[in-house]
Amino acid sequence: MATERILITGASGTIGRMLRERLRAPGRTLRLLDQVAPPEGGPGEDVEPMAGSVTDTALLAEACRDVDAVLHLAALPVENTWERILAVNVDGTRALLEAARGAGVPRVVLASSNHAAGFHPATGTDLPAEAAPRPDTYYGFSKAATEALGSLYHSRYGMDVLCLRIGAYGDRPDDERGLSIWLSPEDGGRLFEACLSTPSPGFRVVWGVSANTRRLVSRAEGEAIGYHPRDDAEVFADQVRSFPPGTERDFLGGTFTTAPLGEPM
Ligand code: 15L
Repeated sequence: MATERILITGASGTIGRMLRERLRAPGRTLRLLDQVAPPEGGPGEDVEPMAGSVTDTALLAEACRDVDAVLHLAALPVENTWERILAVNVDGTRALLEAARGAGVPRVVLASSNHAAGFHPATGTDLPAEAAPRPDTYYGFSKAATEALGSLYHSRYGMDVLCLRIGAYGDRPDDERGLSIWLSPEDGGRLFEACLSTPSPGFRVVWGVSANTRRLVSRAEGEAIGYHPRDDAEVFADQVRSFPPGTERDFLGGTFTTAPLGEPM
């Protein structure tokens, strides 16, 4: 069986650890990059831990060598100062795409976020995945920039690039908003697996949410790449915190829409 090598940046983060477990497969090597090298593989695990930063271009060139696909998760995950957001999330994504291009990596999956579109009203059930960016924070801006960079590298160099507007990821939804935009770990695994296996996707933007009854966003783009989510936040409906009264319930991005800009969360 031919070996496939997948680079995961930000491999020690919440989603990276989930993917390490779920993307394990015969004939597949997971190269795991984070600032501190992730733990070595256990029995039956084919992993290549690497340590370094997404701002280090020489390291990224090394990390992308002989890789079939990159899952780029490394980023500041919430609001931060403008300078830090630009350095890690925007410059880091450009550096990663540039390294992937240089190494001839044919496919890159970029972790975007619902916060790239956080100021879209929380109404309806089918906001398209390519709805115009309406960022709610500098963080949300950086995810819109991530998508735009992905589009640029696809158009210039023909790389397959899939951008995932990930919702509220976790074992269970925390609050009322999560009933609409929760992404479960099992569906997260299904989503990234679909991104790796769908043939010739070109450039795509897809919502990263589960099959939630109260969904606000379109499932069509996910279905088109073979992502068929199975979990529904509704089963937790009587256990979640309700929203306080205020504007936060009016927008997709929830509390991010009122968080002070540029203040680390
Ligand atoms: C995100 O993009 C963040 O990375 C995560 O920490 C959560 O805040 C999530 O969105 C969310 O919207 O709940």
